[in-house]
Parts: sequence; structure tokens; C-alpha cells
Amino acid sequence: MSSTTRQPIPLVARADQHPQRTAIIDDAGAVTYGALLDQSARAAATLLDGADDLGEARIAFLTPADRSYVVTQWATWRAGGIAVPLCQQHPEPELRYVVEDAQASVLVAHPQFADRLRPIAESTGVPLLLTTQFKQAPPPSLPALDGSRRAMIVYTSGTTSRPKGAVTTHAGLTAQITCLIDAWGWRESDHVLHVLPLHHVHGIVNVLCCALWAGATCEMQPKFDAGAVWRRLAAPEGLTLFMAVPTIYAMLIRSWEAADDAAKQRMSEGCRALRLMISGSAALPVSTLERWRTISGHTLLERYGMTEIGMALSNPLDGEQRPGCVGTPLPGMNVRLVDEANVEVADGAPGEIQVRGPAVFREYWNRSDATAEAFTDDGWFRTGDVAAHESGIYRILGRESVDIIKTGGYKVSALEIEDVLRTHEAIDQVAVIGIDDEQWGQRVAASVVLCEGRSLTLEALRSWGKQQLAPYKVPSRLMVVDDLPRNAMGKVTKPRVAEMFVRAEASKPP
Ligand code: MCA
Ligand code: AMP
Repeated sequence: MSSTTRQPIPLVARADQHPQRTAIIDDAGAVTYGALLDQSARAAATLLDGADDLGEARIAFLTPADRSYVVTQWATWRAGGIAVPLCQQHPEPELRYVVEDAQASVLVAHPQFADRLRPIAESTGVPLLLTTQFKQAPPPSLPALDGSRRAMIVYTSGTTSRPKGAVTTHAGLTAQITCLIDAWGWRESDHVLHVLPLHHVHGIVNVLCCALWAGATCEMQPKFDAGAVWRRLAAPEGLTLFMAVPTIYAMLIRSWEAADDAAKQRMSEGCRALRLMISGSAALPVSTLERWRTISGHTLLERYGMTEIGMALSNPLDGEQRPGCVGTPLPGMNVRLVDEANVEVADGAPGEIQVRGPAVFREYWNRSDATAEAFTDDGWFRTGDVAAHESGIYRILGRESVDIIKTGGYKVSALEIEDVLRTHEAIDQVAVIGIDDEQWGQRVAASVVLCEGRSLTLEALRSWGKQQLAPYKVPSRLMVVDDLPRNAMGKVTKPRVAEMFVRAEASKPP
């Protein structure tokens, strides 16, 4: 890297210390840190297009899970922009929402996804750039940036209908990364298998950015596929780390159970070569933890985090891990449990998790009211999750809002799904809830009252829903009812809706 392009984005600057090392392995082969620096400088020149600094312009991008993602992310940062990763699985309305809400200045697409972004570029007037159009020459200089510069917007669902953009600064990202580097002993010799989506913090920060910070190798599979993961784990040469959500471990367990004895043995032996396997993003059932231990020899290290804060709590790398617990605060994270009056609760009593520290996000993009509401007067971020601690070790008990559903590790808003379902021509009233599910953690379930004379099957609802919503938000359970249960105020009583689903499941023939 030339001195004119030297910059204090720590993640990028560190790459200069080991240009020959392999940073990424994807379907096309290995990429060194030096190549990432070179390609991201050229891409930054293209984004800058003669300007000195993107000045926090939002660059929304859609690429496969491969080197093109990292090149675009680094180029955006190096040019002074804010990275807005888009989701491959989102249908057009969801992609359009993010592009418009973030007020993106430029859309970047890998040619594979150009057709997905072109209609949005045409109707919004936001220019579309293909990753194959990145310039051949690096820029004469890159802007000087400090840690307070906004780095990334990740869209996250909450208690409002539409997702909000959580903005993290470069200093915040550095804090999120470095606490995990310390806590999980990341080192240059690490080699992580990456199978997670790249529009959420788990895949972006915990896996990709930590690996690149450490000078390690990040091996990217295009998407999670149980067979492909097991093939790699069964021949684990080089691999040291694996991270996933509980649903993925449940799917891997199923796939292992279905294999023949010789294959089972190869898979199990392969796992033993890794130094660490981690689970997070949703509660890890103790049954999954135990089954995985029998299969792989690993006690999954469970941790707790959130888009707005990165990771807050983690079990220790070495030492006691209590099943069902998420450990203690990570380095630099201040965590407390409070009651409704914001007073800290006693050992063993339930309280809301609140977090403070340099890793906490800066704001919700363009939503100052929501940002203000998310923090206490003395600066603690309210997570909305409820936990208890005993001798400093935390156990997650649930969430304050029934309208937040965790399915397959994704957080989705019941209110957002209800708003979309209400636009279906056959639906008069609707209540969306999460119902417990062994594989998905929770499933999205919809109870609907239909318009006079209309009918609706789950299949028809799902095929319509996939045009509007990400597949993980589309209900996979449907109940048509005459009336929704309501309280005296006329508000739908969601616990009663949940009971109706539980009764219906129980009365199904085995
Ligand atoms: C997909 N399907 C579902 C769901 N998702 N059905 C019910 N519930 C769901 N949640 C259906 C699809 O509609 C499709 O059905 C079929 O399953 C296959 O779809 P596909 O998209 O191929 O599914 P998959 O690839 O098998 O997805 C499962 C997955 C994925 C790999 C577990 O959900 C995933 O990558 N989850 C990780 C999410 C994550 O990274 N979260 C981190 C958030 P049909 O055939 O009928 O069309 S960050 C976070 O939470 C914080 C910071 C933290 O702590 O980490
Ligand atoms: P997201 O907003 O998508 O980042 O999801 C964050 C949410 O995932 C948290 O607020 C928790 O509700 C949930 N979560 C993350 N890790 C865990 C865990 N280990 N156990 C239970 N819930 C978790």
C-alpha cells in the first residue's frame, strides 16, 4: 500500500502487516491480504470518482459471500463512506426499503445480482455500479478518517413495524472486534469456516471482521448447506473455528444422524481437529448442546449479543460453562440488569439487560426519537431482553416484547409481518406470533380472519408472502379463525393466540 493510501482504519491498516497471508478462501480460490488492499484501493477510487472523500455517503451493496463482499466493504470504508450490506434473500420491496431508508448514494452489485438492483436503481435514480466496473488504478490519495466516522448501517427489526438502521462507527466496530479477539483467543493461525449471512452482525463482525483483524483465514461458503459444511468438517485440514446459530447446529445434527456409520465417524473426528465452536444469536437448547457434544466432542461456547451492541456476554474460552447460561460481560462491556424503575435487581431476580460501552451503536439512522428511547437518561442501552444472574453468570430468560420473534437466528417483527399481511386481499384481520419450534427456535405463525367469502391456504399465503418479505419472515403456520381473541380494550391478546396454535399442534395426528 502506498503512503498516500495509508489510513487509520485499524482493520484495513493491519492487513499491511501481513500482505502475503491468505485472508479469504472462496469458490474461486485464495486471496491474500495484499490483494484485498490493492483491489479495495481500486474500488475506492471508483467510488470516489475524483472526489476526496465520500463524506459518509451510504454505499448499499449486494454481492455473493465471497471476496467481492470484502473488497466492496473495505473500499467503502477507505473512501470515507458508510457500508450498507444488503441481503441476498430479500425480495425487491425489502431491498428497496433499505436503499431508500438509508438514502444510498450508490448501489454496488456483483454481476450475479445486477438484475435484482437494476429496477431499484432505475426507479430511484441511484446509480448502479458493478463490481466488475471497479477501476484499474488506485486513487492518488484516500481521505483521513477518525474513529468517530460512521462505518456501517445494519438493518434490524424491533418493536416498530419497519426495520431500523443501526449505525456503528469505526471506533464502535473496533471495540466490537477487539473484545472478541481477546475473549476467544483469535490468532493469525486461525482459519474459520464462514456460512452465515453477511447482512447481520454475527456473520459480519464475529466471523469475517474478527478473522481479518487477527490476520487469520476466512473460508467463505456461498450459503449454509449442511452437506457442504459436513464435507469440509470431515476433511478439516487447516480449520480451527466454526460459528453458527442454534438452528444451523440443529440442521447439522439432523444431517449427521442421516449419514452412514463410516461417514458419521469421519465427520465426528473432523470436528475434533477444531479448537473452538461457538453458538449465538438465539437461545441454544440444552438438548442441542448435549447432542452436539456427543457428536463433535465440543461443548459449544454460547454467547449473547445484539445488532446494536455487538457481543455483550460470553462463556469463557477455558473454564466452566453452565448449560443454558451465556457467561459474563466481555472485556469493555458494562452490563447490568434492572427492574422497571431502572434499579439494579438482586442476584437471581429477573431484570432487563442494559449495556454501556464503546461497542454500543451510535444511533438509528434518521430516527432520533427511536435512538433517544433506546437509551436511559444515563446512557445505558435498553436491550429489551430479560435475564437473571447468579454469581455474575447470566442466564437469558426471554424478551419483554411478544412482538419480537427469533427464527433461525433472525430477529423479525410481528408488527411488520402483520402490516404486510393486512395488504393481502383475502385478509381482514391478522395476528402474528412466534411459536416454539425445535429446529427454528421459533416459527412465524399467523392467525387470520378472512374477508367475507374468501379462502386462503398456507401455500398460497407463502407464495404471495415471498414476493413481499424475506423467506424467514413469511409465516410457516396459518390458522383461519372467525375472531381473534381480544381484551376489553379491543387489543389482540397474543398469549391466547399462541395457546390456540399449541392446542392445534397437540391435536394433530402423530
Ligand atoms: C427459511 N425457511 C424457513 C425459515 N427460514 N421456514 C421457517 N422458519 C424460518 N425461519 C424455509 C424457506 O422459506 C424455504 O422453504 C426453506 O426453509 C429453505 O429456505 P432457505 O432460505 O434455503 O433456508 P436455509 O438456508 O436452510 O436457512 C436456514 C438458516 C438461515 C441457514 C438457519 O436461517 C440462517 O442463515 N440463519 C442465520 C441468521 C443469522 O445470521 N442471524 C444473526 C443475526 P420453501 O422451500 O417452502 O420455500 S445477528 C444477531 O442475532 C446478533 C448480533 C447475535 O447475537 O448474533
Ligand atoms: P439481532 O437484533 O438480530 O441482533 O438479535 C439480537 C437478539 O438475539 C437479542 O436481543 C436476543 O434476544 C437474541 N440473542 C442473541 N444471542 C442470544 C443467546 N445466546 N441466547 C438467547 N438469545 C440471544
